[in-house]
Amino acid sequence: MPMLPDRTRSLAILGGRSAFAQPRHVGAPNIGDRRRFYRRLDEVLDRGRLSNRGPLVQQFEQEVAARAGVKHCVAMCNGTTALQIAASALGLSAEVIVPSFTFVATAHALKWQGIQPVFADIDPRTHNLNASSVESLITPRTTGILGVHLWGRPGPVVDLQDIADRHNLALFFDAAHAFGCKHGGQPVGSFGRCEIFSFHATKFVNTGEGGAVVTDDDGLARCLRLQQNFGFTGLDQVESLGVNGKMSELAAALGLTSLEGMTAWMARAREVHDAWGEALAPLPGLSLLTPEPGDDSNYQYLAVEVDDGESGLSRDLIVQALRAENILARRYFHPGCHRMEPYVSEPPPGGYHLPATEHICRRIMVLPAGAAVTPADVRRMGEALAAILASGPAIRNALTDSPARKECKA
Ligand code: T4K
Repeated sequence: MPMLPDRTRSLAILGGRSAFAQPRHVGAPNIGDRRRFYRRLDEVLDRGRLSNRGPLVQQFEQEVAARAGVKHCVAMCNGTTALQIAASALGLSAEVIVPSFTFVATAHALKWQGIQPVFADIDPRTHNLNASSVESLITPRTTGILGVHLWGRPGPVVDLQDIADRHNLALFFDAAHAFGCKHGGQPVGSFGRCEIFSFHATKFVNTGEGGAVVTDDDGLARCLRLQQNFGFTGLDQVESLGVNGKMSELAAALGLTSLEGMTAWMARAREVHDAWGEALAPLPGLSLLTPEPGDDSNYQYLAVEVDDGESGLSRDLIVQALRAENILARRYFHPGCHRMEPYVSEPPPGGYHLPATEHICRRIMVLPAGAAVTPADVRRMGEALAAILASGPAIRNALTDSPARKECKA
């Protein structure tokens, strides 16, 4: 057992002072150069063109498409709407196979379209879809597969494409976490029929609220554009059912400014990731997820698995103790979509069988990273974490079964 610093008596969860006066979050927006942002805002206001695919949205679309290595980008008002419109434009119906271990928007977007999400299990090593589990769930009602590149780690794109081809299914990806990531040198955005990005405030590149669908398919791109703009093809000509999924010029102004800093954000997030690697290395039972060899990550999320047999404290108690220190760790994406409404109330015949998802949901912990922290913060957070682990028995005694623990909202 490595030597751990003795901060036991000063831990906030045991009545001491928090390690940080201000909270450290799992993310913070990458804004970029404010003067350039304000200049863009002035341009937008002077032009008086605030929406309906103005010049900044068009420029944002071109830049996102170029980075994703595809011909088309359709900018959207958020990632969830982008998923919904993609599912509709792909003509999906009945059942689509998705992971349960993802942000609930992945499943909700399908359900909102009247499509039943069928939850497949993940590979516990990668946290991404397990291709065999996907194939075992295909029925005559299956119309598509929606993979997720969780934590920006590209999913099993080759195996899923092979399954989709053999069963004549549409494959598309929720790449909300994976803008700027690559698999074997190929940018995320260029896999499957289309891929969806989120540019929410918490994402690596952000437009406040925003998203996009990227694709190389000309017909699909046309359909996406129609459906995100009420189905209009002319001033008063409507060719299909549609909704309002458009991005505003103000959002694009923020997005273009955020994009300009992308290389710097990635380098900074990598530094923070490496600092966490050093801080976690001596700690028992905590393992950091790192990119697969040959893949490039944006290092946006810092995902750690807790083995409580080795750490001596459960994941939930560690998270609670960290939060008391103002280190606002999260349990993303506990407890899994299949344990949330409405899915928990409508299990398939025989119930859900997702052992790897359940296992990872019990162990996962996401720590402050990216723009929210500095490498120096990480070192202090590492010390706090070490002290928490060294105080396992005291924390367990103080908290097990206490009302505070039951209320732990990570
Ligand atoms: N698919 C996947 C796999 C996704 O992860 C998401 C979204 C989507 C689809 C849907 O995309 P969008 O429709 O959202 O574009 C957050 C985000 O709201 C959500 O976008 C994201 N995934 C999810 C993983 O995280 P919350 O409820 O955890 O966010 P919140 O408000 O607790 O923010 C997290 C931390 O970020 C805060 O502790 C502080 C910081 N923060 C947050 C906001 C909103 C800021 O510093 N500034 C801010 O403006 O869902």
